[in-house]
Amino acid sequence: MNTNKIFAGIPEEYATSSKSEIVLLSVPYDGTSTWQKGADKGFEAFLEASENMELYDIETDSEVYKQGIYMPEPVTENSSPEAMVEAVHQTVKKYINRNKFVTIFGGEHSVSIGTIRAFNECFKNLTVLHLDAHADLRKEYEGSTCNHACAVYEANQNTNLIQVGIRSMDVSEKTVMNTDKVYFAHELIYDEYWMDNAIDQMTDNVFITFDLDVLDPSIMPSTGTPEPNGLLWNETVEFLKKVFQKKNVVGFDMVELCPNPTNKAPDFLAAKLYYKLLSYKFNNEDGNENFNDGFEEHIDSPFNKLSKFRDTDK
Ligand SMILES: [Mn+2]
Repeated sequence: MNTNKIFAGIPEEYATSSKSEIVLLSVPYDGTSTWQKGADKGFEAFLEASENMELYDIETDSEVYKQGIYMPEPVTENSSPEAMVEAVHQTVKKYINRNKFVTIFGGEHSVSIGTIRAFNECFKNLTVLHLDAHADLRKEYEGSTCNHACAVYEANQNTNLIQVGIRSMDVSEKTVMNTDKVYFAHELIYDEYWMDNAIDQMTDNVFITFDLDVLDPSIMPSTGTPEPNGLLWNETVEFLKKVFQKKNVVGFDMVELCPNPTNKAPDFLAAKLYYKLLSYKFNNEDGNENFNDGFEEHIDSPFNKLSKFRDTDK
């Protein structure tokens, strides 16, 4: 299906199975979504957008594609939600056991039940950082425990689950929700410490499950259920950068891109965000050399002088 395609059009030598540190697994599953269908088309749109993206990341001064990004055959099992989850679980586990940094692109959020199960079996004391407009804590929905509305029910039972950006849920989900570890969207603007507080609650090993509908529909309208009052770009990457700096992020997934053929900006945002997260991950692993260099440079940058000027001008 995607066998001829390569993420972001990177040179083939950086996309081989043996030499790649990173695995990008597509799960184009859209079997249980309830409103706008189309999450199965997300990966194609994401890939197409990625081909128009620069491979140099200014902020981290890095070209993370040189770590190698391999795309295996997509998981296309769709005979039932349960069978899809099990296929994802086994495939993800296979690549974790090959020591790859495994990333998964949906598809709808039910794919994460399989990804989280695999990571939780392979890493001790796992924190699942869940960014989403929706709580996704239902035990069962429309006759299945593998529905998108149940995406993190299991993670809530078996891992240290931290939820950010939530602004839509059913009252029944309150019975299982651990509100001490939930950062509701309406509270974020009043709480200047939410990022640090959330990070303080994390164990060292963190898996990130990123539902694109956590973002505000003004920048991410291409989701099945767009909800107002979402996160914007800068706060999202600021938070995730801190998580990558302070914790051992063991993998992440990105789900629910439901592309609109007449607006490609959200597809590009998803590609850019994906690449940004990889840049944060591998920049940290290089002994922080690049980070420190970059930081010192910034001290004397004209931008920094400008902000100092603003401070003293008040
Ligand atoms: Mn959602």
